[in-house]
This record gives sequence, C-alpha cells and structure tokens, in this order.
Amino acid sequence: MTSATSLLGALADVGADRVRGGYSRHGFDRVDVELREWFTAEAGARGLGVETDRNGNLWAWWGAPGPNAVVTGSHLDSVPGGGAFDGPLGVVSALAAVDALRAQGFRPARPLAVVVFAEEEGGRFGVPCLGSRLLAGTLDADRARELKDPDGTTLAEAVRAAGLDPRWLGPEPDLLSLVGCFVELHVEQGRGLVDLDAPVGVASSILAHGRWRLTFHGEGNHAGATPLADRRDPMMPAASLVLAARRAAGSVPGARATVGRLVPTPGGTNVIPSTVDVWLDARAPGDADTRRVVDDVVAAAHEAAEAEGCTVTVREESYGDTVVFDSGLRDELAGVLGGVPALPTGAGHDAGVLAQRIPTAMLFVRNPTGVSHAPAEHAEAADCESGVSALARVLAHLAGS
Ligand code: HGY
Ligand code: MN
Ligand code: MN
Ligand code: MN
Repeated sequence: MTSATSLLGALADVGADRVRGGYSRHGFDRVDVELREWFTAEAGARGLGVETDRNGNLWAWWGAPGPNAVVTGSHLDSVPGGGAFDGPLGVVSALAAVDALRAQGFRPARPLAVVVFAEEEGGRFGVPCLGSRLLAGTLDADRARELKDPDGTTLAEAVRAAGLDPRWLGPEPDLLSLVGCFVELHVEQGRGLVDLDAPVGVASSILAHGRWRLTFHGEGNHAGATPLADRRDPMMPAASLVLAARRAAGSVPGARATVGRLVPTPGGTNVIPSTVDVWLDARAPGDADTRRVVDDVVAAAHEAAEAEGCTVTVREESYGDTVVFDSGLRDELAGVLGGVPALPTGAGHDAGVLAQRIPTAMLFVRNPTGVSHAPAEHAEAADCESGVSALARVLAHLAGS
C-alpha cells in the first residue's frame, strides 16, 4: 500500500531538475505537463480510466463515469518558489486513499473520480482556479483564451502546445452534472490545527479574494541625466501603493492585502521606468470588506500618481466572494471522522469554486510550520497518513451506498 509521503517523493522528482527556485510548476508549462503524465500513469496503474476535459482538468474514474459521482482531488501546479504540499498532497492522498480502499476490498457503489485541476494558483496566467472556473462556467472562456503569461504566450497557445484544442475551452455542464459531491484534501495553510492539536480538520469557510493589476504610467528617462524636478517616475506611486495596501487592510478586521509582484518596464538599473505594474492580492471575511480595502488602495493610487504627474489604470483580474461550505456535509464528514474541528481558511481553493455549484467539503492536514507558498510548508508523514485514512473513510462513507 503506497503512502502519501512516498507518492509525494516520487512526484517531487518529476521535473525536479528543471524546477527553478523551489517548487515552480505552472499551468501547461513543460514541468506541469510532466506532472500530468506522472498522474496519468499512477492513475492508470490503479486501473482508473483517465480523461482530460476540455479545460485540461484530468479526471481519473474508478468505474465508468456516471451520475451522482463522488469526486476528490486537488491541483499539481504551484506558486513560484512554493512548497511541496499545497496541491500535491490532495492529489497523492486521493491515490493513496484509492489504494487503501482497494486493500480493504471496498467497491464503490457510485462512480468515484480523482480530479487534477489545471492552473489552480494562477501562477502563469494570473487567474487562480483557472481550470475549475472554466469547468464551472464562472470564468469567460473568450477572456481566458487571451490570458497571457509573462512571456506573452496566450492560454490558447499554451493549451494547444499541451495537446488540447483551445476552441473547446469553456463550461462543462454535462460533466459537472455527474458530480454528486466534491471533497478536496489540502495541507492547512496556517496554524489552526497546530493550535487545536489535531492532525485533521474540515473547512468551514474561505475568505473573499480578489486580484487587481494597477499599471502606473510615467515617463521613461535617464537615471543620471534627469533632475528630480523633471521626473514623472511611476515607481514613486507604485512604492506608495505597497504601503497603502498594508494600511488599508490594517483598518479592516481580518483583511489581508499583499503586493507580491511589482514589475517596472523596461527594468534597467539606470533607467527611470516608463510604466510599473503592481499586482494587489486583497482578501477579507466578506465581499464588502474586500471591496472597501481595494477602494481605499485605488484611491490612494490615483492620488499618489497625480502627485508625481503620472496616471494609473486599474484592472480586476479575478474575484471570488466568501465561500461558506455546506454545513450539513461538513458536519456529516466531521462526524464520520469521529468529530474533527472545523476551521476557516484564508487560502483559495478549487473546492471554493465547485462549492458554488455542488455539495463540497474540504479536509485539512496539519502543517506544523503554518507556512505556505514557501519551501517551509510542511506536513509530517504521520499526519499525511492520518489525512489519507480520513479521506478513505469519507470516500467510503459517500460512495459506499
Ligand atoms: O491564492 C490562494 O489562496 C491559493 O493558493 N490559490
Ligand atoms: Mn496555493
Ligand atoms: Mn492549493
Ligand atoms: Mn547610456
């Protein structure tokens, strides 16, 4: 019987030679394609029939696809320099849970599938949960086709290179209608389970979460030949935006605002940039609170731009309102597991997208560091195995009759 840890180790070896700066694997890039091939082989070795849907999500079926299916899974892509558990733990735990159920002689009474969603992190094309949003119809396919990665490659070009037909990107109501419920296992991104001294928990809610791209426009010029009084330097308002984001979030209980990416163009050491792109990630316990944070930041951005003789354009790149998981399913599964704690998460998930369409739940596995989206992200082997056995019990409960 395979363990989640041994599968994680095998997965981490895939494309490891080409992963720069940690666990960087993004939607449909070379390494991601290798990860998908690894999953397809592992699923095939378990007798699961693997299909790719029109958006590049992988579906590994135990039995023929059919209505009222129990679906589990997560994602294999990561953020730049991310940890090894965010996404992969949910995928390998699903495979290990299938092994455990088989070893117990379990046969599902309902179709059961393990799914790998494409580009959950939005690390390449900028929209998180890309594959699940396209599947659910909550992301416009025409807009998605034109999304560009930092090298200017469109999603249409990337999926074509990965062997898919971009004309088919879009909602899959027939496929989604087969799904009776979805359960995603995920490493906890925080210390809730550590503080509760519990190896496994269930999710209660996900923060409202959006991403905005602010582009400051100034005048490119020479770093040495241009006196300060003659400058229209977009880096000035961009720098003030970073601080304004922290201030705005600090004034709303439970809110977070982050600038993790700031790109001056052209980006020369001795060049005053002509434009600076700043990506804002803002989240809060509610829609109104998130909007309040962003409105404060945008107002400050306009003011700072004007003070420097610059302009700013603002574009909302993605948005998802607060997700509250179905309490009936959540409590039912917590009961199946003998009573595990329910806790909120600040991190977004494909489960948050599917929860808007079908009964959905999440299982969390304890992360002793609480850190995520960084190499320090961790889950102890014993807790990973607790997660697998919890997922196996939940799947047996849901698909057993
Ligand atoms: O950004 C998030 O919360 C998730 O990891 N995509
Ligand atoms: Mn993540
Ligand atoms: Mn994740
Ligand atoms: Mn020169």
